[in-house]
Amino acid sequence: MATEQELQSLFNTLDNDQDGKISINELFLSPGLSAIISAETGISSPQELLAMYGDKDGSISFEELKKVVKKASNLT
Ligand SMILES: [Ca+2]
Repeated sequence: MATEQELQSLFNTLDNDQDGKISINELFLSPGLSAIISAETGISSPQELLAMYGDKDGSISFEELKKVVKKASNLT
């Protein structure tokens, strides 16, 4: 479970180049944080998360991530 604020701060930490999206490379660079994302979204692999909910360029925005976490009922 996470609050929107916690999720935002996790997102910002993962967003290395600060372009407002998390790419697959950024997920791979931080395996520990990726594991938290997996737990919060209920989706076990970053590839699957981005394939299902990411943009055409293979990255995910905060709004999209928030939706997925909400859907998994993990947003408090
Ligand atoms: Ca980024």
